[in-house]
Amino acid sequence: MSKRKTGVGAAVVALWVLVCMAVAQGQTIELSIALGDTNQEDGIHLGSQGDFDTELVVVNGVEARRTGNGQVLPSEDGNEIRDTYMQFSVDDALLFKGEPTPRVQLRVEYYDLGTDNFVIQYDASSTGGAFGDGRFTSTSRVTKVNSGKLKVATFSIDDAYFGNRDNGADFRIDGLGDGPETIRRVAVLLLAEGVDFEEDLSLKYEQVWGTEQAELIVRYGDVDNLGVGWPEGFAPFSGETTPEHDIVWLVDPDDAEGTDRIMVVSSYDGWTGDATDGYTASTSRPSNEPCEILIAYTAPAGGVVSAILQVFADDFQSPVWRSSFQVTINGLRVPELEDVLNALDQTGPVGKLITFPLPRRVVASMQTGELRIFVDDPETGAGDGFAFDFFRLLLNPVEQ
Ligand SMILES: [Ca+2]
Ligand SMILES: [Ca+2]
Ligand SMILES: [Ca+2]
Repeated sequence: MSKRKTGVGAAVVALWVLVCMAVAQGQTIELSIALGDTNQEDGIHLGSQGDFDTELVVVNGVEARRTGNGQVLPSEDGNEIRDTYMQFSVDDALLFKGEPTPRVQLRVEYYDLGTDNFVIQYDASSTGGAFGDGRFTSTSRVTKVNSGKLKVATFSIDDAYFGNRDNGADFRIDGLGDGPETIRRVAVLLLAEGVDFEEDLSLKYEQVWGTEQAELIVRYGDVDNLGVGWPEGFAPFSGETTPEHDIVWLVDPDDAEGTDRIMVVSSYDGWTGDATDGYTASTSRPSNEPCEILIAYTAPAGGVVSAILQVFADDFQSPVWRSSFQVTINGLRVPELEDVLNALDQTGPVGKLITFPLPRRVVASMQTGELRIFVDDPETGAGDGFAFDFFRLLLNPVEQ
């Protein structure tokens, strides 16, 4: 490292040493660029010329930048080359030729507009890529579903070289010519050896490729205990039951639809005079109608071979209110999961994580990139409300 840095400024060397030390100590360092009229660069630079000029767009009042999709975009240097890419360079004083670490996560915040695709191509140390020497190594393809939401695709890679070999840059977003990409922010996380690839649990929609747990993890909803927050020391993925929490929380329209809000079974008509749970008493139609959860993802190239569904379920109370929940996934009844939910007594209210390996017949329905989940009790009329904090789907999980 010192050899490479011979002749550069003292400040740059000092920064390099600091980054190396931090990563060696197991710290994760996040570099980022927020895109807009003026990009906010923190260790990552957006290029513009040739086939990678981009244009400013405003989505829901938020600035972002969009790829050219094969059109000639206005450029600073006046070039008239058709634009397809969005090209980024990481500061050489922070990551260069796989040092201080080849383990990075590329996190792309994109607007889910259109039903087309994109990939990232990056400068890798492997022998893959378009030229067999690691340059322009492609990630998995991301397919959009035109939800209009801000989503995050995270790629976990362990062969980052980032030696400026991709047209002088380190990575680029390729819009693939089938529709433009609208990008809000890009981050590169530098991870030390031995530190697991991670999710950002505050994000409402995240797909993470290549973690130690699964080929692809799709999370729908933020991990925040319905917005009320976790008690100190509570581990949301432990499967333990939470302490009791307050019933009332504010519905945030930005939350993934069907999470962090109360739903009351559709068969409850409100006029039976029967006693109900607190969730039913504190909400009203139509805002507490059960709603379908639609988890969209990009099916792995080799197909979905197996899958685990995690559901953070809250205030299910069949033993108390004689409710009988039915679960439909991709149009199929799933009595195995119904049995699990109907055995819960989450009076409190309290919640816990359910981990459910999806049956073979459900997995067979998942190659299309959609998981539609509907939970309801359409029959008993019980006054039983319930809620979900988040769903998490592990596609092709790694055998533990
Ligand atoms: Ca595209
Ligand atoms: Ca309940
Ligand atoms: Ca949540």
